Amino acid sequence: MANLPMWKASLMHMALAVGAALVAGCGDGGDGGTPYTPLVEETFRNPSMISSSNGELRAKFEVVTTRIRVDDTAVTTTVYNGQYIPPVLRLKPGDTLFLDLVNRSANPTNEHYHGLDVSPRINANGSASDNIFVEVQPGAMQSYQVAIPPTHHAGLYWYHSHQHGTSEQQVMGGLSGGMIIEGLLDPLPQLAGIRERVLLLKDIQVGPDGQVPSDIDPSAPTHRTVNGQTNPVLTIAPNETQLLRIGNISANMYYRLKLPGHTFYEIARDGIRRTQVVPYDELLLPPASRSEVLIQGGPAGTYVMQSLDIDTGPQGDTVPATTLLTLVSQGLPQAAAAIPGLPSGEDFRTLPVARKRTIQFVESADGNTFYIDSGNGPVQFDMDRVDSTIESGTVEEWTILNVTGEWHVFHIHQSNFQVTEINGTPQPFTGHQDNVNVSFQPDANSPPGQVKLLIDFRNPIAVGKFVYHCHILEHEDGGMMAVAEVKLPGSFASSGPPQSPRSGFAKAKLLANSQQDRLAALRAQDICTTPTPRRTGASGALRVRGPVGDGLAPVAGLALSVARSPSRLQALRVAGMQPVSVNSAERVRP
Ligand SMILES: [Cu+2]
Repeated sequence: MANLPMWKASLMHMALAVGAALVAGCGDGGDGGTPYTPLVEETFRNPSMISSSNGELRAKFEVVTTRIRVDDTAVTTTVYNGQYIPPVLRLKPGDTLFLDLVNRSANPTNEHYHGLDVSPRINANGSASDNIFVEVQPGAMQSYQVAIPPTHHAGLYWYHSHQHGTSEQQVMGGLSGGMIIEGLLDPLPQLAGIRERVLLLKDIQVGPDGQVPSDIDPSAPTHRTVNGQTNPVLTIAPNETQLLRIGNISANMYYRLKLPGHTFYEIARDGIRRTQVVPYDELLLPPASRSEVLIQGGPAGTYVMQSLDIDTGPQGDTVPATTLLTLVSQGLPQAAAAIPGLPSGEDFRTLPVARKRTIQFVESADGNTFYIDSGNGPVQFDMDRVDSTIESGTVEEWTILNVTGEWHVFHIHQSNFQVTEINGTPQPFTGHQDNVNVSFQPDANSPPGQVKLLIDFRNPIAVGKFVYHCHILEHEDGGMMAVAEVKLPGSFASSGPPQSPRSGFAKAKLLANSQQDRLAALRAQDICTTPTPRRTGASGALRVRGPVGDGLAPVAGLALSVARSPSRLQALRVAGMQPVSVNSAERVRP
């Protein structure tokens, strides 16, 4: 052995390791007796990515209905720019995203930037921040301008349609993609240069007519993919440490990940670095959850990453196991590295609790109608009603109860929380998140599923109206969503009763026949009156390019210019759009 050239010794070592792995039972597809195994070709592909530069990222997404292929199945569906997996948008803290959403589909849509600690309002220049009350009508376009605070967490986020009533259909059909706020590994120089894999878990159900069914059955089979790929081969060297950035960007699907012979060392959850590494042999990812994990390549061999079978409860759905990906460990073994420790973080349990609330997930007896009880009885979503009024600058304790026979997923926009208790069991402090599963109530004599959360409402730009909801989008569309309004302390004291309906808003909404009328209605009804705070500093400043108000301003200026210009049609034509018609029958069809 000592006389062999290094490469021959390495190959022999590898072959021995492959044989050992196969004997150990974690390999498949080989007889284990071959002395030389050529390297397996990697078929896994990261999604395409667009990175910010000079503090901004500019992108245009056209929502188009088109024919695509997922796996070996053709489907006619509505996606961004004709792509089932649209680009991952990569920004740094302090950057601004300028996204033009052009709706060339037949149905209204919008964009939500899941997990970002950004403004939920309409900006002073008429563009939208992360405002899910905006609807982009067929034939219209909406400029989004989302300023990422310089102190933002670093990690994996995602964007998706949040069009109430059809969000399940739209996200299932393809309207979701990844976002990354850079810097996750910055405090961990020992991991510099490790290979990064972005795994966006996305599934689609295709009916016999080659389309996503209008009535999606969460129990029926779907094509479960990684970045749109079916069972791609991902390679790793023995002992090599890689970062897997795994995001569940599905409409309804749970994933229970298992990779035999490997541990998922979670270093971030929901785009927020953990305060300590949490190792998982099995990783449960409810819809909308993200987990960024380190894995270390096992002995040379082949390992199948599965999503194990899921049962969401007696009133819920069952989904069989499936293979998501094949990991091939091969090549020169690397020196085994230690999994690093993580920087500490702020334990919300050390902070005063301003208010306690109990929020209940409720369903009708037949399980087909969905409610949230925010303290005034079970109600379905109504954007004209505020369900929880919250004082900005505070931390609140929310107890989420699930009195139904199936799992639900609690998510709140604009805010992060610490899970302090699950079904009565206190939880250690390992970090914060924006999404959490809530288990079902087994029967009437058992306690409901319960999680206790400390929710941080101290972000000064997360002021205004936004929503909390079940992130199983079938349930959200079915009514399991409620409105939170975070108010500054001064306005809080002088406001009317928290539950008062906004009688003028419904009327304004009915009159909103175009995108700009609708934005004006939102502004008039105080969903969005305060401009996004402008910051100074090279990386933090908002940048609005081009003249504003002349009907020709590109990108971010357009919405404002359209609103002000007498020649709205001209502005729309400049933007390459057909004019928006008042009469829906005249609306432009794709
Ligand atoms: Cu639910």
